[in-house]
Amino acid sequence: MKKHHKFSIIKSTSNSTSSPSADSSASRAANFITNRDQSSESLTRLGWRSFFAQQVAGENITELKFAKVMACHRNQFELETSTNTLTLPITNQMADITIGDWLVLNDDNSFRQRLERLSLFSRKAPGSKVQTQLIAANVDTVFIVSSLNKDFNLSRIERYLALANEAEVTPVFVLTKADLCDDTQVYIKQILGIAPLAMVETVNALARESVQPLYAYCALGQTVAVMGSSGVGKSTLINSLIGAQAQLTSNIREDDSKGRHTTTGRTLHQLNSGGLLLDTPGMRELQLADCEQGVADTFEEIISLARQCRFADCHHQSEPGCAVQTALTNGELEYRRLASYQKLLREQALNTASLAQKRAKDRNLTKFHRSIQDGARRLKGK
Ligand SMILES: Nc1nc2c(ncn2[C@@H]2O[C@H](COP(=O)(O)OP(=O)(O)OP(=O)(O)O)[C@@H](O)[C@H]2O)c(=O)[nH]1
Ligand SMILES: [Mg+2]
Ligand SMILES: [Zn+2]
Repeated sequence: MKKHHKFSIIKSTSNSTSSPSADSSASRAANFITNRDQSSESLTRLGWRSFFAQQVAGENITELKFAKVMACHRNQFELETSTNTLTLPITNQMADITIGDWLVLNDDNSFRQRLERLSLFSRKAPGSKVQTQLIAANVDTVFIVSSLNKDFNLSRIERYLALANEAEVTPVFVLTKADLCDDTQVYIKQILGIAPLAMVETVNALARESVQPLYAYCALGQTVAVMGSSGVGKSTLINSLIGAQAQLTSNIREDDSKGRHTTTGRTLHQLNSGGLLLDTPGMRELQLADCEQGVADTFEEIISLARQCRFADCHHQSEPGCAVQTALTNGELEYRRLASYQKLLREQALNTASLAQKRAKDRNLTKFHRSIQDGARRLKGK
């Protein structure tokens, strides 16, 4: 029997308090249209698009309930529909649901299905676990946040950029702590050196007026994920954009620029501008997996140099006719950048291979269990 997972309503966001009178069909119809208009507008605010509606084409869309995953807690998801905030206990069946996902609910608010995604961020789970960890779904733009101090690290930025490119999400580089930095141009130039067409914004994340230019990316229905190392000011930035202390922030000692993880969960915040902002915890260990295209897109110039090498299988070390080595010698390519590319490429290949191996092993194990069950059934049947 299909299990239904009940939701509990924890907040009503609907303004309407009175229900239509039972004896007036005219008022019921009018109310219905009003409700529908209101609900489509609320869904748009949550990032609803025709891409999602198309997935339920053929069904009576007005009879379906759509819910967006707004927060992931240990045991439950927080969902937002056009009218309510609900909680959904997490079960094994929901292992592949993440923040930003769109769900279809049954009439009784139980879980029915997850809709296909516009985009997905994932990484290899931290530590020795051989597992993919989903970070966020249906994101339009990612703010790659770095602070303008000695923590600024191009190779770490390239890692986030590879993740954004793999997910085909627009990256915007947000450089925080501009108020503590004497020369922001030095850092901007470094970013443009690795991504010539990049959008770069420098801000004092503590000051509301300073973060104003970022609203351009947070228009109605747009979802922006805020990513970056711990202590760079992601939550501070979000609080300034929201205009409230929605996220806890930490105090770090500016002398050693060290931050502790302050944000531990992932939450989507609704902005007055109509956009959604996603705070993520600083990822100490952002290991790439299934990210070959993302890495290739991040290091395009190296890929095109490699195409000019004499040998197709050139390792760009001491082979004759190596265009990559020539570029290094000419100063057209930095050693740091080549090393960063090779590191990410190797890392993602290793992780992808071990994940594929694990999936194959799991599949074989499932087949093995099934064959044992089938055997037992056959014996019983005899
Ligand atoms: N002066 C200055 N301080 C900032 C700025 N942005 C953040 N801070 C400070 O940096 C510290 C860390 O900020 P958080 O917003 O907690 O950092 P976070 O990126 O959310 O960190 P995690 O949640 O641990 O990933 C806090 O003390 C902030 O006040 C800025 O632009 N200027
Ligand atoms: Mg935080
Ligand atoms: Zn080469």
